Amino acid sequence: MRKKMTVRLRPLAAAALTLGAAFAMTGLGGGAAVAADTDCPAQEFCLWADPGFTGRFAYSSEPQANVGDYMNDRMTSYWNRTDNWISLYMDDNFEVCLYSVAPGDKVSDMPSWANDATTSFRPGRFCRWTG
Ligand SMILES: [Ca+2]
Repeated sequence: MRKKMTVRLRPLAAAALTLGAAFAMTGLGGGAAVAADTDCPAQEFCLWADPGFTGRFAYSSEPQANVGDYMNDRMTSYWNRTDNWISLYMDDNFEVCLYSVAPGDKVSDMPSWANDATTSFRPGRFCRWTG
């Protein structure tokens, strides 16, 4: 397999944090970067906690049954750099579809009804919100 460890986390500079939320540095990376769309590697689905591709950042092209406490219910912007649709789900283990993101789709501010709601995602499997 190309990747086993699928969600990579990047610590953020203190200046990038909002609301003064306490945040434990993970020890990965240099800790000085402020997340931006330029951080999104080719062939990955990238997610950010804040609008405009800022804030907490993670990416993966593999199924994520739970994005973890770091990103859970925080996703506000994303960029799908994979060649696949990516389906977003409100609950873990791909339960309760929000919607599917087309290949190449880049959204800086998710619609309010889907904002801060993503808990799991996976490639393909086109789905849509059914309320
Ligand atoms: Ca958010």
